Amino acid sequence: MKPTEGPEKSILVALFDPHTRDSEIKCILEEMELLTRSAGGEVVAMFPQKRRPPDARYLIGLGKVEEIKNFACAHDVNLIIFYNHLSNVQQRNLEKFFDMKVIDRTRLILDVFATRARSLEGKLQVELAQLLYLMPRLTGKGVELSRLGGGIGTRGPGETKLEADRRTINKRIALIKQKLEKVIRNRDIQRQSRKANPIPVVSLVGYTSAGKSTLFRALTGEETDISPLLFSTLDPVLRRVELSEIEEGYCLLLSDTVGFIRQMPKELFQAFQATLEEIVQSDLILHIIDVSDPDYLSRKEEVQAVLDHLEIPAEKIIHVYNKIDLLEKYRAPDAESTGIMAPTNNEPTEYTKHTEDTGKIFISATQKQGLLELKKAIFVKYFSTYGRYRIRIPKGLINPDSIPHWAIVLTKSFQEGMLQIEILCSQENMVKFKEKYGGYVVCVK
Ligand SMILES: Nc1nc2c(ncn2[C@@H]2O[C@H](COP(=O)(O)OP(=O)(O)OP(=O)(O)O)[C@@H](O)[C@H]2O)c(=O)[nH]1
Ligand SMILES: [Mg+2]
Repeated sequence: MKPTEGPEKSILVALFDPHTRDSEIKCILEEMELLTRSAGGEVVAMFPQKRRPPDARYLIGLGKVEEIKNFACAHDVNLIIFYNHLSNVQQRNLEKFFDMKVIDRTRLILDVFATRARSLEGKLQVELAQLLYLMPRLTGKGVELSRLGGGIGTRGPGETKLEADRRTINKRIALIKQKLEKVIRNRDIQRQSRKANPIPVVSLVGYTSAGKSTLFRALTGEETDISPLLFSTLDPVLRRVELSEIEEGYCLLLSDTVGFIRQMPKELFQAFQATLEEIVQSDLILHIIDVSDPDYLSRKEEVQAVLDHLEIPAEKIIHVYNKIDLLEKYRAPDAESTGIMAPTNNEPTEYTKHTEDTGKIFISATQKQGLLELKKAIFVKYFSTYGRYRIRIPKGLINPDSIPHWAIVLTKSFQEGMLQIEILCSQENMVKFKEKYGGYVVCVK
């Protein structure tokens, strides 16, 4: 195998149904190119083909295969990437015909993930996804292991693991699953103690590159990985955000996590249970949408489908339309139906009116525009039943350390045998407290 220097020179191949719209093909190819770049490759040519039915031997027609081979030979190409799923037979036939590595979109995505995984948990999840992907492909004589080396489609489970037989791989899968289950169990325990916590966990969810980490940085000040390449974030992070601009004392825990993509490989869903569980268990979801993307509506639907699949109730979701700073350059074709208009010289416009609706917020994470509205929306959605209370209760009746489990404690003092605290908590928790302990309670706000 040729040693690769610099980005791997790749050709993109995609087969479409003859009815597929050209605009859709364009979006898909652009995304494939970005995925390739995100995996460290470089696309030198694209060969889309409209055809039905797919060819049993090569997926695409023989004429096209020959055309690609000629081009590849003339341009020093060393990798062929297919948008479509390839059967084992097609994969083998194509590799033989081209005499070079052939990978499909799933493998490409797994490869990007492999380059991003840093935490032990992230690495385990990626390895599991890769093994789940490889298992059905190891039938019969299996994949040509000799083709493995440094480069796209070869990262992750090392050659030694791949050389091992199915039984060994199955054992490895079982072991990783066991380790990940332990992670999930530990998280559950942490979450149980957080559940009673009066501070909500708010998760940033959205299509890859929508701007989740940029918003995370804008709200928390944390240095996060931000990049125009896809899947920059893999490992979830959790940080505190103060809401004192809205009302003193209030705060939330913000979680940044991995993004989604259309037709997310099923192996990733299976492997990333621990990460997905974090999203499911959060109190609020901010669905970040890159409104400057011409394809944003279908991307929004893709993400919504994932949220539906995770059975996240609609009332937990706030739609956050990001990158409004780019709207002047690009006017959404459906501007009327969404009510999104380009902002002009900071005058209030159609889109700013929507910020009163807590279900739909417009922001620019890079320009830090609309962040206060976003915080207000979260506040209204989560803290509407909260109040500020002053409590005087005989000392010893209640353990002061147990209070932060159900209320945000602002001040605490002891005077003349009495515990005096000022707290923020929900009406429900206040009623529970009164019923259990009595005491002297004043609602301050
Ligand atoms: N113009 C503009 N660019 C933005 C804005 N927010 C994010 N970006 C850019 O969009 C790209 C992706 O941003 P990220 O914050 O990495 O996106 P992400 O959603 O975290 O992406 P993944 O972690 O890959 O899923 C970066 O190049 C950002 O600079 C915005 O409000 N306006
Ligand atoms: Mg990110």
